[in-house]
Amino acid sequence: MAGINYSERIPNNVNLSENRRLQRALEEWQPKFLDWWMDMGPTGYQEKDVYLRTAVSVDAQGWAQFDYVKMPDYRWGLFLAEAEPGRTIGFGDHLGAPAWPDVPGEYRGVLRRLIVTQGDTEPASVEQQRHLGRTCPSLYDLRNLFQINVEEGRHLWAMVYLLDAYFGRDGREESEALLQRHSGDRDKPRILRAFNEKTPDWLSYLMFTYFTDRDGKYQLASLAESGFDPLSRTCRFMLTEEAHHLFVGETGIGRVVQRTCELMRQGKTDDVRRLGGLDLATLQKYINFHYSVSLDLFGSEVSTNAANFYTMGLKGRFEEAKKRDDHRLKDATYTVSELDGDRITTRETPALPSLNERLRDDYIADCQRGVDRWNQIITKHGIDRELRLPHRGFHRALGLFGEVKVSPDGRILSEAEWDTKKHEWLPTETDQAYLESLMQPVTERGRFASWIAPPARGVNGQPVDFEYVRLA
Ligand code: BYC
Repeated sequence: MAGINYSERIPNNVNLSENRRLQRALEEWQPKFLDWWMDMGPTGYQEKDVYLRTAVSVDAQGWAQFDYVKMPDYRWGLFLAEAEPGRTIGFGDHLGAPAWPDVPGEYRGVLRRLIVTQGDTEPASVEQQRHLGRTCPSLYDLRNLFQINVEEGRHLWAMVYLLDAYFGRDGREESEALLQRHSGDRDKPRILRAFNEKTPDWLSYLMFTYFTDRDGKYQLASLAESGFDPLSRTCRFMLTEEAHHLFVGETGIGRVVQRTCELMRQGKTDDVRRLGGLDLATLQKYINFHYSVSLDLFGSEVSTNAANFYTMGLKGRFEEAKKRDDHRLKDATYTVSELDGDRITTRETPALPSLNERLRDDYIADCQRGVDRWNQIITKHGIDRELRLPHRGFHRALGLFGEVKVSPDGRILSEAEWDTKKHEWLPTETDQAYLESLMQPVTERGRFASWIAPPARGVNGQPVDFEYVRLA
């Protein structure tokens, strides 16, 4: 079961050929996916050979193989982590019951919605990133972008498999709709707000892969706890792919910080724009933007949806099995933020409806770890400056903080104060124009744009100046 069957039209480890109906449904969807990929996927490089990683088996040892592939020939397929014999549901009302191999009838609608919401983000991110190839800072970065794009495409396949295999006609309709909504489309936008924002430049992309992909990690990890076993297994395998996306974000921003510090020292100035770099103040603004937009992806602080997902056994907590409590949480409480006039305080609330906030807390702690590592780079250069995550209430559109304006240091502001200050905290048109001016493609082997340092090592043991994308 660990090995993947690549001899079939749709590579899989789910014995697809034994389920003719499903095979037909997916084979009908496949050309539509490819049309979408050609129309909405990476522009300009579809005919080029890219040094890509493809999954060849889902077990821990060597599931990946690297080779030159043209992106439309990438073998998108259906890969589930191996089944855990005797797996039981780890939380909620069904705690201890055998995990469901099929969808429980009474949860059908809720589960479908969760899967559709997850699935919708995957093609959305490919659409958001489609023009970046034209302005790549190096072949190494270009290759990583395409790796992420094909894997997000595969994550879409993962959700479409669940919809088609377990939700009948409704599921097939949802699979079609996943290709019809588009990021930023006025009539048919993507479901979650962050996936309708633009990713117009490489700094935004690196921030997106650090902050927004990290929401993916936390949501997928919660869904990997699901009592619906096929969802759990597919999310477990998706998480192994996700790790690379987070690596690209963290090391990418680390390399920008590195380069900024080098330029600050060389020029003995904070104003590294004169030297073709990205000043720390601009980096801070992009952190503020992408972090705050990603915080919204966790939903409201208090949510009956979240309580229901948990009680029903559909979506657990991050690392549910490691938590030492009753895994039902009916009598437990959790601390969430509260507004008290013009002050932000906290209060104890029932734990079940606070699950979004708890997941957001796990996420915030994880975000902070990377920021600490970037700050170490700054310190190593002897520079007395620090990057920070803004307050969780800053620039939020949803939940408690959607109703107020909050400064990065957590003070509630009047609209007027916000309007005069927001340009100091969020990217302005001038910042965007400067970034755009930096976005000149660098495609010579081993060369890097002026604003980003080379990586510490190449991909899969290859040198940094390897021909990661063959442009000739
Ligand atoms: N934008 O009770 P509430 C990834 C809606 S990223 C717009 O507060 P709930 C990836 C909500 O649907 C991971 N609408 O929230 C990353 C609800 O609508 P209804 C994606 C929003 O339901 C990078 C209403 O507001 N996966 O994989 O507890 C690249 C009240 O909602 C938003 C998932 O999200 C928003 N931000 O939780 C590629 C996992 N937030 O019911 C990929 C699946 C909420 O009033 N989804 N709403 O019509 C979920 O678990 C939940 O749907 C959410 C929301 C956590 C998103």
